[in-house]
Amino acid sequence: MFLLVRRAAAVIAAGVMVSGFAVNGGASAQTSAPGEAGALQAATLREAAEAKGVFVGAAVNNGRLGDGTYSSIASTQFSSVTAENAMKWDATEPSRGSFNYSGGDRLVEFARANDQQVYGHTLVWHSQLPSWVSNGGLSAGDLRNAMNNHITNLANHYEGSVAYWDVVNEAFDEDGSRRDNSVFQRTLGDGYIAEAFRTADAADPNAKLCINDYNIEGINAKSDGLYNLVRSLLSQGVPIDCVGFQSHLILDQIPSSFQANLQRFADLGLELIITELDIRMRLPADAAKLERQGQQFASVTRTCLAVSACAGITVWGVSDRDSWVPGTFPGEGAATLYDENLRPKPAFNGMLTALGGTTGPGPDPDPASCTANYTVTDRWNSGSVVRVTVTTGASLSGWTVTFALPAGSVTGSWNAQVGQSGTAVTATNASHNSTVAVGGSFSFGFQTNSGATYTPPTVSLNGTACAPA
Ligand code: 9MR
Repeated sequence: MFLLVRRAAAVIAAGVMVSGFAVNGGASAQTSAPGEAGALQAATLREAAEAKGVFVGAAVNNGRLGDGTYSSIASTQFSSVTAENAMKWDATEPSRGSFNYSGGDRLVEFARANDQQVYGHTLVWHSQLPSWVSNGGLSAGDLRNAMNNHITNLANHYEGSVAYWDVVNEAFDEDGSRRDNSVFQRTLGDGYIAEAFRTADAADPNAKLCINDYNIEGINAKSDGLYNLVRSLLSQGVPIDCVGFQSHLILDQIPSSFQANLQRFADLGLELIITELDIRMRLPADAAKLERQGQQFASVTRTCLAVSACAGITVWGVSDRDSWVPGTFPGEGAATLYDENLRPKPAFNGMLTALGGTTGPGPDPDPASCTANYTVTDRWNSGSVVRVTVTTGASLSGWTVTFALPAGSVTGSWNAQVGQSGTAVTATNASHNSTVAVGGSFSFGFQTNSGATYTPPTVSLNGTACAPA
């Protein structure tokens, strides 16, 4: 594959366009008859992906590998792992010339033990830099040396362990121009990108070398800027093999030109990877939103499968508990395949079935990890009393229950701390009822200043919609 890619670059350098080479089986693999490889009965994402000739990965947080459920999902469901943070510059070269590979090595060991590919992330990025690089104090010559030295050390250290590298990450602004808040762009100018790829190629000629970015999934000014850069790099013979489409997407806003955009990059002879997929929504999640999210994970998966040069999809975080989204976008989340209790969501099922897998033994894709009873126990002209009882399918140490209150405001509560923002109500456990065993229940109550009648709202436990009890 590697040789093919490099050859494609050479052909383009000679001014001849080539069409995308086959990485996955392309659209035909989706229509294979029962009994053919593409129709394999697979119960895990990685089995199903393998049958389609693609990889399926997760961003892994080393700090969570001690959790048995987390590490078992990470190892059994995924054929590729990306270090969510452990291979970034601030972690690997916190002070100049002294390298720390402990986090990345731990993940490489995990991957080796579980027969997984490692996707390297990331060598040159304006963010998560130690201050000796980011403070702008280095001269151009010095920064160039530092950049090349960093790339050479990491690519040498992980040679043979890492299949892909995000060599340059997030080099563009939204308007398609080069990112001007990057210390590399500001200090070194446009040429730093070609130089980074050449340095990485010299250090590890076998790793596939990618440029990775976000908001480039559809055809837009930013993806146009990247497309033009990649074409120009290829025409100069720069060793670039792949483009990473991060794909931090928003529910109901999947770009309609996603496939056409992937295809135009594929037509340059490059491999494509969906590198950081998540689909975020406004919280609380409810059954309808989770169902649509499942369909949209399936649609993104089918988009990759439809473009033969799309080599794989990595999901950014194993579960909603691990996801970066709530910390960055307050009020949004539930963006991954597994809920806060590490139970598979409709998103898991959507991705699995889009990959041609079927649910069998293995995780139960039933999204309902809880049931909830919401009862107005008393009502008068200008007030009501509500009791909420939740039964959980997972053990809890602390809980958050959310729902939209259809009428009035909360004026008092018991057995929970209850807060309200607009119609969104959030109840968190009291100290005496934080721990709940599998199959156990808890109740809390509150009073409102409205006597209006209404249909009980959907109640969510830790971000997962509960079935009505
Ligand atoms: O998920 C990562 C989070 O834990 C870090 O705090 C954050 C720091 O910027 O980076 C997150 O991962 C980012 C990835 O490295 C590059 N693309 C965007 C991702 C989400 O911010």
